Amino acid sequence: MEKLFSIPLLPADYETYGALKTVRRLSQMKSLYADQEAADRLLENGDPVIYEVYELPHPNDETDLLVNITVLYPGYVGDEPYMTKGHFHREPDTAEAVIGLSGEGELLVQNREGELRSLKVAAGRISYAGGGWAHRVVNTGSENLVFFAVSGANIVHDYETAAELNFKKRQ
Ligand code: PAN
Ligand code: ZN
Repeated sequence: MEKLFSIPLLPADYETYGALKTVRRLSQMKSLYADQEAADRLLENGDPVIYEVYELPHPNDETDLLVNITVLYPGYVGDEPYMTKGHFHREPDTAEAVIGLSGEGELLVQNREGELRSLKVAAGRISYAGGGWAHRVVNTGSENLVFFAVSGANIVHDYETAAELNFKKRQ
């Protein structure tokens, strides 16, 4: 894809332009949920899709931007709403902006010291997490939560450190 484009900010249009689609199912992130028995019960009846990420296929040089759309489905594992895995950015630890396209939820952010904060995600609203804040989106509503996320293309995703903290308050 040429690095000059103007396209609608919609998953279907991203697909038309050859977006890479990553599907995240419960079995791939089960350990992140608090209620493991509820997760096991859900998995007995299939493996629900929790979210899909659409990534445009232009080459990611370090001066580029990642401009992904995520569709986060509504649902619960026990009493915990569906959520993304969440991650830190490392090398370099660039910021991320999340812009809601439809639905509503929250952007949980946590720094490496464990401080936890929550920012609202909704259509027409921008939520910004500077460097040093791991970020996870949670669908607290009853519709799909669709959001656009932009960061530097030079990031490396660090899922491990975020999974250790898991966006929980320290005891
Ligand atoms: C987003 C996320 C996307 C899926 O594009 O990658 O919402 O979340 P996980 O990567 O945590 O599974 C982003 O933060 N990019 O850096
Ligand atoms: Zn990110």
